[in-house]
Amino acid sequence: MGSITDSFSDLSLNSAQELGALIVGAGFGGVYQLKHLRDAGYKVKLVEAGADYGGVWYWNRYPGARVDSSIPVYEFSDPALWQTWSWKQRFPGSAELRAYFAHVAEVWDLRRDTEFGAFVESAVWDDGESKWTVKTKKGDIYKAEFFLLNTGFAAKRYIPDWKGIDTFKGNFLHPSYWPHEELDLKGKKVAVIGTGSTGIQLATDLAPLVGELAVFQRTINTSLPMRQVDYQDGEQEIPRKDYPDFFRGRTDSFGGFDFNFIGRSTFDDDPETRRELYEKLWAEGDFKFWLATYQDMLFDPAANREAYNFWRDKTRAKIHDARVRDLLAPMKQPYSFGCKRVSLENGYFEIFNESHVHLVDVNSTPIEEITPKGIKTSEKEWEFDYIICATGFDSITGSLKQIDIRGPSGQSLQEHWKKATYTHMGLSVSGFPNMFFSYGPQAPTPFCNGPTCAELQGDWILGLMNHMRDKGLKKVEVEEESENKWREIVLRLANATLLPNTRSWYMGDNIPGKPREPLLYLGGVPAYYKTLGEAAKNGYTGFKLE
Ligand code: NA7
Repeated sequence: MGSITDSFSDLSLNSAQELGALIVGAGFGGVYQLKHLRDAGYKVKLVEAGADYGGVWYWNRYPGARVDSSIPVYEFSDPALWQTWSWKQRFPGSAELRAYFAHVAEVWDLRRDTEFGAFVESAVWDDGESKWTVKTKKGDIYKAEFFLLNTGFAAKRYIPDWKGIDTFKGNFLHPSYWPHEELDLKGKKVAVIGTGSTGIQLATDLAPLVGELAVFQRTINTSLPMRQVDYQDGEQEIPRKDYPDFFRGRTDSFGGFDFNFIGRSTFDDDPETRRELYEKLWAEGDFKFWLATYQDMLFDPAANREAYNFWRDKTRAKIHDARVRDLLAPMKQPYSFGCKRVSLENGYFEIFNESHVHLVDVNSTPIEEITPKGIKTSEKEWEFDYIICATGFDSITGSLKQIDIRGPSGQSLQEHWKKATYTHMGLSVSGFPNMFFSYGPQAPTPFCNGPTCAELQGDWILGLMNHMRDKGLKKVEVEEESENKWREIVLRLANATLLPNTRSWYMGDNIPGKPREPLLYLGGVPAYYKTLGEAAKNGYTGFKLE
């Protein structure tokens, strides 16, 4: 006879919704899969922790939040969407991106198959039924043949465990939990801790608004000029008639953009020619000075130093105060340029020329604790009304590891990845059948961009599901050997670059205790795309299909 708890769980399982696929996350990856799997005839549901579509753009509403991939790279390639949508800016802000997601949801009719406010907390594989049982925090249960995680790389916030956070009398915020109602920041004393993309966007937008702004910097941000453009009357970056070719070209570029590294090395050119190229890339804005430059920039220390020196001299010229100049753009290169996420800026460095904006170097004056009044460093106590903790995320793996996912052996994903991350092609893991993820570890991810990766990986996953349906197969699982081999490829590619010499979230460095390892596939989008295509053509090599 079963126990009382057994009968309760039987009851709840009886009410489980049966699905062909459960998709988690309503950002680019998730909405793409909902549309395309449903069109292909699968019974699908999309569940999302937030209250609407947008993924990171649903959560990140802080002043200045903006994508730094330009459009039309940063949109879906479906003509039904772009023929009926006009962007207002070359680099749209967070509110415009949410409006775009509402447009996508309407044109693709997504709402009827989406459940919001549903944080997935666990998933268990049942080998007998060949299905995942997935539970959300609010108590919904799904039984799905496929479990498709589109949780992105920045879904688990990171706040350092400073003493005294709870004692602070003002407002303590992580930017990705920005309140939906407008905050009264006018004239206030505000701290921004962290100088990643979030910190610099926030600081730039807050500076003209607040009374005092203190930016707490641990590592410099080698931001490049964004070169924002406002569009009038539906005008866009390129004519719409060119869009189909443009979208096809995304898989030809290292970063999934419409530009690529050039086929020359830094010192192939004489200093004058090199300077002309740098100036041109600088003037064009976007990530061009990072990803449309000499092909050896991320590989050769001397080439890298040359790029840094150009960035440094350009940046130093914007900053008036000698101490601040040395902190924001030091003469001596602190780390390899481009091996830590480069950001795009719109006047970030110039804010430090204002007398009410302060730069605090946490290396020379570390944060000791948060106090009721503000932040106590080794030098003094700073008083604030707001402390904005732009300290980032347990990037790339944290979004997946925060869910209790257990395969047939009972082992959890956290346990499987405890010492190191293993995947096959950055899509799936051995011991976790019929489970796939997008925009995660060991794929190009931040070296690609949301929509490009969503389409490339989403199409591949759908192709595999169709293949299985055609052949009457029920179960697909990564072979252990193939995930060991993929890890070797990921490490070899990364070790050929300068990335491992630099501390960054690309290497897991930002979270205390996280294993240090290259978390990304650095072979570029074209090689990744080719590898996925070949695996499919050869009957899904690296996977066991039953
Ligand atoms: P990031 O890029 O992880 O930036 C976090 C920032 O917070 C970074 O400057 C960190 O310094 C800083 N940080 C983290 N912990 C501390 C402590 N303990 N003390 C002081 N400063 C600290 O997150 P973002 O939100 O800016 O961007 C995430 C991604 O979203 C971004 O790359 C885009 O792809 C979009 P560090 O550099 O580690 O020394």
